[in-house]
Amino acid sequence: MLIMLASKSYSFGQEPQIINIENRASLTLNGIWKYVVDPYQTGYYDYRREVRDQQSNPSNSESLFLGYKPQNPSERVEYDFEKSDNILVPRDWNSQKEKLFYYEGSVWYYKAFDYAGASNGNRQFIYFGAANYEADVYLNGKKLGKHIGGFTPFNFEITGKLNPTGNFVIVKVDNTRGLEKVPTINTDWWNYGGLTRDVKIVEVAGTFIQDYYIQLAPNDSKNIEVSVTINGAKKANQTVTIEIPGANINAKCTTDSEGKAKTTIAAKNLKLWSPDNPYLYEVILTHDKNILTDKVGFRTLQTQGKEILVNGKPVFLRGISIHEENGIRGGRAYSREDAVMLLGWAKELGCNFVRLAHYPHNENMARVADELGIMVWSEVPVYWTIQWKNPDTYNNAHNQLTDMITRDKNRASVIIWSMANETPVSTDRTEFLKSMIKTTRQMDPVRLVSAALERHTKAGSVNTQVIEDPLQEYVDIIAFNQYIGWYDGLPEKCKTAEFEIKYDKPVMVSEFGGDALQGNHGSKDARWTEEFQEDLYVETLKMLDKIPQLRGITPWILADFRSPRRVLPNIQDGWNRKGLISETGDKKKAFFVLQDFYKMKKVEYDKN
Ligand code: GCB
Repeated sequence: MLIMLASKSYSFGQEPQIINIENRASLTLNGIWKYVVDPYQTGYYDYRREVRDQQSNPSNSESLFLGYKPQNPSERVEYDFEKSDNILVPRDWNSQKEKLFYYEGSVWYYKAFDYAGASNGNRQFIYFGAANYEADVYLNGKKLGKHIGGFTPFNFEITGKLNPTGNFVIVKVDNTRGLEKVPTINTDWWNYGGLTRDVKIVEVAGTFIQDYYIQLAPNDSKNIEVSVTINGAKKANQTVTIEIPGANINAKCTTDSEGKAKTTIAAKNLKLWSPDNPYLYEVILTHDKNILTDKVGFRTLQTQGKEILVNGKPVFLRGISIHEENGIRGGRAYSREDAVMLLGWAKELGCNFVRLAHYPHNENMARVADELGIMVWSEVPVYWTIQWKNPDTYNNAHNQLTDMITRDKNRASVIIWSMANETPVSTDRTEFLKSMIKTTRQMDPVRLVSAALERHTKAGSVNTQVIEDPLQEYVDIIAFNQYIGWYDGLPEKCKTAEFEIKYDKPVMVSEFGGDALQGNHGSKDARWTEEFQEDLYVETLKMLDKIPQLRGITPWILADFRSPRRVLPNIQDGWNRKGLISETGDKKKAFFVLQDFYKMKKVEYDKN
C-alpha cells in the first residue's frame, strides 16, 4: 500500500520546487521582521475553533494573517505588527529571544516590502529555505499555502499579487511536536522554531528553467546526463542550451509536451571532482535568452564488494557527524559562514566526509562541501520510532526525501542519501523504508543509499556484535551506530568485541562516542572527563579497524549541541557533550586522537 502512496504527490498545497535559487534574480526578505507569539493560535482559530482563513469573512479584529490596521479610533483590532517586537530572519526564535528559548507553538512573522521592479511577463515566487515545522503563508492578507516539514525549501507563485509599494508577507510558523510528524516528538536535538533559512522573492521569465539534473552517467566518466524541466505556458517544444565552457561543451535539448527534456552529452578529458581536487565547472543553461548558471563537479561513484569507488578508486570515508547548529553564536546554522566554520573544523580534523545528521541541512553546506572537497551523507528526519503505518507520516517523510534530493542532486559532494536513523525493525518499518529507497533510486541512479541501523550483542555470545536488520539487503552501504564503552559497558569492552557482518558490502560506523565537558580533566575512568572520551576514541578506533569491510566512520559528533534531554548539572546543562569541540570552539583531547587516525588512514588509502 505504501508503494502506491509513494507515487502520489504530497498534498499540502505545495508547488514544485525551483532549484538553484542562489543564482536567480531575487529580492531578499532576510533581515528584520516583526513577530507576535500566539500560543493559543487566536489569530488562526476563532472561539469555535473554526479556521479563520477558511471563512468567507474572517474577523479583522483577530485574524492576524490579514495584517489589518484600524480605519478609525473606534475600531477594535487586537494586534499591531508594526508596533510588535523585532526578530531576525533567517534565525530560529529560541536563540534570539530569551522568552522563546523553550517555546514550542505558533509565532506570526510579518514583513513589509516594496516591489517596484516586476517587469512585464515575468513571474515572481516567494521562496523559503526552511521553516520549522509548519508554515502558513499569506501575502497582502491572502493565503498562498501551507508547508509541512522543517528542513526543506518551498515556494509559492505570487505573480500578479505584488504591488509596487506596501506589500506585506505574514507567516504563521508552528514548531509544535507531534507523534505523527517527521521527526516525531522524541529526538535528541533542540526543536528550534522559526524562519530558519533565507526568504526571497525570486523573479523568473514567464516560461523558465525550474529544475535540472547534470551529472555523469552511472560509472561513466565520459558521458554527462542532463535532464531539464521547464515551467510555464510555453513549456512544450522549447530548446535549452547547456554550455560548459571549461570542457568545450555546447549542447542542446528540446522539451516534450510536459516541459521535460533529456540528453546525454559526450565529454572528453573532464577534470573529475574529488576530495583532493574539488574541481567545479561553470555550467550555463540558456532558455530563450534567459541564463542560469551553476558550478557543478563531475565524479563517478559505485560500490564493488566491500569497496566504495570514487572515480574508480577505493576510498575510506574519514568522516564526522554534524548537527546544523552554531554553538558559538547559538542556534541553528544557516549561512555560508556557518558552513565554512563547521566544514573548516571537519577539514582540520582530516575529514574527507561528513554526515549531516539528522535532517536536510541548509543548502550552503552542500555547496561549501563541493568547494572544499568534502563528501556528504545527507539524511531525512526518519528518526527513532515514527508512525510506520500512518500514510500521512509516510507522505510527509517521502516529501522531505524528494525535496532534499531535488535540491542537492547536482552537488558532487553528496554521495549518500540516508533514509533513517536507529529505527526499530518491523515489517511495517522495512516496507516504509524500502519504498523510500525505491523513490531515491528512481530519482537518482548514481548516489548510494544507506541508513544508520543498530547493532546488538549476538544471542548466546559474550561480545559478538551483529546487525540483525533486513534493510541491509536493500542499502548500498551498511551503516550502524554503536556506543560500546558509553551506553554499553566501559571502553574496556571494546577490547574483546568482534563484529560479525554477513554482507559483502562496504560498512560504515555512522556513530560512536561519549560525553566530555571541555576543560573537565581527570582519570580516564571518570565519566564526563576529556580523558574518558579520549580513551573511548582510542579503544573504539582499534576495535572498528578490525572490521574487514570497514570503509568509513562518522563519530558522534563534531561539536557539542543543545538537547533538552541532557539535564546533568554542571556537565550537560542542556547540551549533548559528545562533541569533539565545545560551544566555545575549543577542541577536546579526543579531537586529536581522531585526527591522528585520519592521518594514518589517508596515508593507507593514498598508496592505492
Ligand atoms: C544516537 C542518536 C543521536 C544521539 C546520540 C547520543 O544514537 O542517533 O541522535 O544524539 O545517540 O548522544 O545519544
